Amino acid sequence: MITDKSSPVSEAPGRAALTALFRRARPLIMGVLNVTPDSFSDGGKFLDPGQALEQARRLMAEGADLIDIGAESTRPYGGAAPVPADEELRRLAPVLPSVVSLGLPVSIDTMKADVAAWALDLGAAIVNDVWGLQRDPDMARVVATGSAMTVVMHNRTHADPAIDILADIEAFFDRSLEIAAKAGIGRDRIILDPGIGFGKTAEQSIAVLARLDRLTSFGLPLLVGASRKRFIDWVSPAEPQARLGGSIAAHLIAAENGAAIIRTHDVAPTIQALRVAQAIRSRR
Ligand code: HH2
Repeated sequence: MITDKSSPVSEAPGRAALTALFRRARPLIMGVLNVTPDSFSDGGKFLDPGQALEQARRLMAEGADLIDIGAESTRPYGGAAPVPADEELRRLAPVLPSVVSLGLPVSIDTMKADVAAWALDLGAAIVNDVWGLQRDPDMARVVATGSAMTVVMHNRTHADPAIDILADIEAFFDRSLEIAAKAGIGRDRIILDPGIGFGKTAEQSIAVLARLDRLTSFGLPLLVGASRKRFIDWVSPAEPQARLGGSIAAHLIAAENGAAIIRTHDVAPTIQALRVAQAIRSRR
């Protein structure tokens, strides 16, 4: 049982258990663990394996339901150096097995099929692909092998302020779902994510959060990661570490508009905000 956080798991939790979790009243909280030197808000803080494990334990103690571990900055705002697969594996190898053994479902944030395959072998439960199975031609096949779930995130190489961003996201999801179906990945293994801040202007990220309910028509769980992102600075100037208020505001609205999973660096304050919002909503 993945709700038993005290017992280590050696393999991915069953899909049925994950699917049941997604149906809970409040969204699941996915805590972010970046084992990178250059992530936009916490680069270098958890590159050391000891500090990474300590952070994973902290995320769990604060109430995270899932841990998303990544070893390559995706830096939606440009500038991140691409990381070869062997370097990604070198960063992950001393950390991933210990994080898996904490007992929470672990998501591997990678766009590389080789890294995903390695992480799945070690017990990762979710492949979080910020290119939605559309970048690495082997990714869908790797995900199809086994029973892990996958996050299909919308992305674009460049933002275009002239496009209808929701229509673009819907078309992207349709393409990813087609790729998934061809590879034999059932819809019950897919989580959709509009990719806040990825290939979008700040205004478009805000529009997506405002109209997130439109994406519920896919009938799949929605993940939203607005944590510390630049659109917050565009509304109310602040450095990444000082964007907690904006992150919480965005995540509360995402939850209200249908998000099943919230991806955040700040687990405890996010859970508190969701609980208070839920308590108030239940008395309307
Ligand atoms: N955002 C980031 C990275 N991975 N994955 C999903 N599914 N959704 C997101 O919104 C998302 C993501 C960017 O945040 P972070 O990991 O903190 O930064 P970096 O990519 O620089 O490591």
